[in-house]
Amino acid sequence: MSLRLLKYGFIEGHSEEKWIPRPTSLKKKYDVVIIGGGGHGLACAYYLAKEHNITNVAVLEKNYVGAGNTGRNTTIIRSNYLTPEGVSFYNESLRLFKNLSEELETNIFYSERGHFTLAHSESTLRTARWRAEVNKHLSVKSEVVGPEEVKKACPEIDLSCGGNHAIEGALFHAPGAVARHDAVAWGYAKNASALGVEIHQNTEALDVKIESGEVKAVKTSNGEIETNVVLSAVAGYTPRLLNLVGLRSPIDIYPLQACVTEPIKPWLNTIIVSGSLHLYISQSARGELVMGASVDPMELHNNRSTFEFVSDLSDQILDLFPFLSSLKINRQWAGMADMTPDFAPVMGTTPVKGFFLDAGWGTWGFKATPVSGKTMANTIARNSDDALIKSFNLDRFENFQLVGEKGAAAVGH
Ligand code: FAD
Ligand code: PYC
Repeated sequence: MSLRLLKYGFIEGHSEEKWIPRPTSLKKKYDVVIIGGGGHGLACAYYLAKEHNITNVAVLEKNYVGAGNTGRNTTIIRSNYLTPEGVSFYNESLRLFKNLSEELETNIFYSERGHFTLAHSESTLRTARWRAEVNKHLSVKSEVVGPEEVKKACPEIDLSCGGNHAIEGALFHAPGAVARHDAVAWGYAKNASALGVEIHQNTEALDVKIESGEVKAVKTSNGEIETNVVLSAVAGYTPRLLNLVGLRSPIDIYPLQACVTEPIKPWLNTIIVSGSLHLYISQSARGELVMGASVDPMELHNNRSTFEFVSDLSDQILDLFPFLSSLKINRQWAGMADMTPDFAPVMGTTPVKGFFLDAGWGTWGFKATPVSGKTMANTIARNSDDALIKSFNLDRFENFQLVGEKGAAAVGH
């Protein structure tokens, strides 16, 4: 290393900007403790500080910011859901996403691509028409298009799908987009910190103390803290957190896997999803193909990734794009998806006073990061569910008022 370069290592005036300042120790007491330093927990911390002036907040992250599903997802953002509750909720998220780079002064590389959900049968086309009608009714741009429109947007596609399941049409959603996932988490973390929120990485919440049905304290790996308000935003770890406070939910954990190929010249300018083939594909700004499938068939609390996944996925991808046959897969990984039976999230107040829940994000929660942060902050500040999330409350499972989002959650399940 040259001496000239080394010099900068010792000059304090040139020290690297710390995006996320590291607080030295936990305080005795916080107004709000957020468990989980993924996009959702950090976004909630930011909106609590910015919009409600609640800044005595600690975010506890057992690992590092974005280590969970936030840093593992394939970044698809869309609002072409099936239920009116879902469409309104995710559409508000898209609205917030569009201005997020400016708001957080962080380039999140938001890139609108258009999103095709392929239909290989008449029954899939029927669901596509249904979704398009619900979307249009709520002013969300979605339409059913024929195979020729798919070919026009993506000339490389084999419409006959290797002679196996010919493409009969698609649901086209022009606002479908991608963005850089870690930048979203870092942007929220940086701005929440600047407003006074403390982000404690490498700090695990081990227990939540409840007395007479009310939150009193959180025991952490770095000591105990007093608080009367806790938000659990831990995605794949939700069943463990709920156990601590004596609550139950129908959330089960399934691995969701994804992979990227080596970078190649830009050719895919849109997002292609096929529920029937259990696959989706987009091309990143770096030229990698970002690809994934449905959740694994068995419950598992583990982030392991498998050979079966890449092998089955490649099989299906090559039916659509045979010219990719010699492309190398560079990386594969998995995240633990917190799946609900109705493919909608679980958000808001709970029967434990002061304990709030942001969970059930399964395979679909990255796109909800801004809206979940904002509505959970409103809910905590007012101790009452925000209007946009009322139908997502945990009590829907006791009242048999499920949301029914399965047809639009992501790839087929
Ligand atoms: P996370 O980012 O998982 O954050 C939770 C955090 O809590 C973790 O960092 C964890 O370390 C921490 N934690 C857990 N327990 C404790 C504890 N006791 N104490 C302290 N910290 C704790 N969604 C989309 O919308 N579009 C997509 O294209 C998409 N693709 C996906 C692809 C894959 C492979 C995966 C796995 C998911 C995908 N998703 C997608 C879903 C999306 O990633 C998640 O729903 C979303 O990131 C959830 O964010 P979160 O902040 O709630 O959770
Ligand atoms: O929610 O659109 C989505 C999605 C695609 C892949 C995983 N989730």
